[in-house]
Amino acid sequence: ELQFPDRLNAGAELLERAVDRFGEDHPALRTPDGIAWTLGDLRDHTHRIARVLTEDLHLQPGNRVLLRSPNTPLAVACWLAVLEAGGIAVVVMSALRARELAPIVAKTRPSVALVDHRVIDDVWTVRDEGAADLVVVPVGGAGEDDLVSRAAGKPTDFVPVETAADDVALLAPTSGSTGTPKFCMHFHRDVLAIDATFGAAGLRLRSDDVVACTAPFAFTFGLGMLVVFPLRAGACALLTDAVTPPALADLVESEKVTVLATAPTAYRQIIKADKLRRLAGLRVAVSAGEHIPTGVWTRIRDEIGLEVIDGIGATELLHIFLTTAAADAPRPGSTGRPLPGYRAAILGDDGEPVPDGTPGRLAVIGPVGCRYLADERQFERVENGWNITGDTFYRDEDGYYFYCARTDSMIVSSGYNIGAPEVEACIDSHSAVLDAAVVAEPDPDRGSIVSAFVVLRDGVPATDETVRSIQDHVKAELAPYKYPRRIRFVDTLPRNSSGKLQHFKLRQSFET
Ligand code: 3SK
Repeated sequence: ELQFPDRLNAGAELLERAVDRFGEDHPALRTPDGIAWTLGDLRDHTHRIARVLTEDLHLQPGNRVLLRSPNTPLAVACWLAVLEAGGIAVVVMSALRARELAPIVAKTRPSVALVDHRVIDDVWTVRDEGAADLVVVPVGGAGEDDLVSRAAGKPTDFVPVETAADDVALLAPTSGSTGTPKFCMHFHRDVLAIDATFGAAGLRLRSDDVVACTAPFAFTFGLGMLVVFPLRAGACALLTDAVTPPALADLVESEKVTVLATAPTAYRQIIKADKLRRLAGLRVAVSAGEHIPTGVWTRIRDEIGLEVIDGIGATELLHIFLTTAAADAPRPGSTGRPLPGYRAAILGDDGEPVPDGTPGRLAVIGPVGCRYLADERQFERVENGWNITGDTFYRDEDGYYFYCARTDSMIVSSGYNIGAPEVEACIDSHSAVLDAAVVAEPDPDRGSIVSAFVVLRDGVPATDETVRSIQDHVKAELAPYKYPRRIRFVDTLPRNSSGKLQHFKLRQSFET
């Protein structure tokens, strides 16, 4: 059981502790275009922003602050400043439009919004159309209200608010599989708990590591990988703006990145772009957001000798709770075991554990739990104390966990249970295919059929012959009943900013 003191401010615990342990000249943050902040720089920026929040904007402990920015050093300072000032950070994706932001603002009721000037227009719209009390402060851009100009005149000392360990520090949005956002409340102690679990027993960063991660801070995977774990370990975070996977591989090499965390799709695309060797300097690679196909995992191991740490996490549990890094030896195809501190079970529909080898609902209990902000869906997510993850897994007799599908992406066709990810990985291994997604399509005879959306590689014709070739490939590699009866060729697939396929959008296309 993890123990935390009653009074705990996660922002201060991360930042002030890092300065004490590693010194103010220790590297903290870098960008490919040449920004380099030491821990002392980060502390000074954070303290000045905390002073603007409390002295000029009159932020009170417990007030919420909307943060919207690409992954920049100033965005890290804003997040730490909100926590040190006792506020609650609501970090939202830069890509959201005003109509998506409006319900977020209506539900979380922030008093202040700190918004990178390049992505501010939608926030002005939301304020003007129904959130008149929201104080919107641009970050950068050098206007007279600019947070940077306001902060420049402030002293660099600030005394962090003594929050309680179980005061809420974050409201993390998650759109789940339905697209309607929910907000996960996470306490100050939860922020430190993810370091005591995945940070300590899975990732094990060193103070000379350079960490890159493609996830935005609005996705708690990115927040952990680029802010929480590096500050705890004294590692330097390389903040990259939206980069394509091949460009990411180039950056890993040129910036001497030692730890990379990204989604399986990025590893797949790096392989397809013939750039895997650029990752050869990595000490650690993490894959999360989706299950990494076994073929991709073994290819990386065989070609550059790197055993990718696969992990499953959830915004509801803040970060990774089950990972290959928690198992003695990784088993290809398995996501490993629960991290120390977490217990996992495979539950049947009746809420009872199923026998080993039988697929069921993955459920976990640990130091961080799901607590939605005023949302009925809480009752679907927590059952008798177990956090229901929404994933179908089975456990083998040695206690290793194997992913089958998102519970809502199991396809039942003519009575057969078919896991969409297995078919996706198989289609993906066809030489004509760049990207693939598989969903259940309603069918009057079979209930559902396996239906694939496929992006072809450049130059491959979208013909019936290509359809047949992909279908034959699946029939040859998997049980033939799993083959996609319908294949549609598309230019791109809907993915969220962390690379996760949005199957629900494809399913919605059947309704129109
Ligand atoms: O696996 C995920 O999707 C996830 C979600 C939140 C935080 C971390 C991870 C890996």
